[in-house]
Amino acid sequence: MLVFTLAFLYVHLVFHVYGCPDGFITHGTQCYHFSHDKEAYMIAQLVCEQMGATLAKIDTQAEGNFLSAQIHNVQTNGHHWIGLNDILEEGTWRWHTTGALLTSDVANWDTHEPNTSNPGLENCVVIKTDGKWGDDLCMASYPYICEMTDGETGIIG
Ligand SMILES: [Ca+2]
Ligand SMILES: [Ca+2]
Repeated sequence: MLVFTLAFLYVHLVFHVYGCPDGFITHGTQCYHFSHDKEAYMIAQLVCEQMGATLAKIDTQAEGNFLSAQIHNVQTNGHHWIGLNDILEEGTWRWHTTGALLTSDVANWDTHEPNTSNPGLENCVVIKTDGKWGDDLCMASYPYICEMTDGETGIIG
C-alpha cells in the first residue's frame, strides 16, 4: 500500500513538475500552444504571457521544422504568428523574447519574403500554411504559437 501511494505521488509530482500545461504540446524540453483564436501580433503576445509563455522563438532548424510541420499537418487556419519582428528597425529581425537577431541558420523565409508589399508596414512574422515564413501587418489577426520551457510555468494544475 505504501509503495502504491509513493508510486502515485511520484507520478503525480513528475506530471506536475515536468508536464506541459493543458492545451500545450510537448517537443523536447519545450511546450507549445497553437491558438484557435485569431489576434493581432501584440495581443497574441499578451495572451501568451497570461499563460506564462511568449510567442514562439525558433532557436534551431529542428524546432522550426517541427512547428512548420505542426501547422502543415494539424492546423487549418493558415498563418500563425511567431515572436519575430522588425518593429524597432526596418529590415532588422529580432526575437520578441530576447531581442536577439534572427540568424540565417534558422531563418525559413518563403520565396519573395520578407517583402515590402506594404512598404515599412509588414513588421511581424508568421509561419504560413506551407511552413515557410512571411512578414505581415502586425495589426492583422491570425492564430499564434505560444512557447514555454517545460516545467517553467507556475499555473500547472
Ligand atoms: Ca524556442
Ligand atoms: Ca510579406
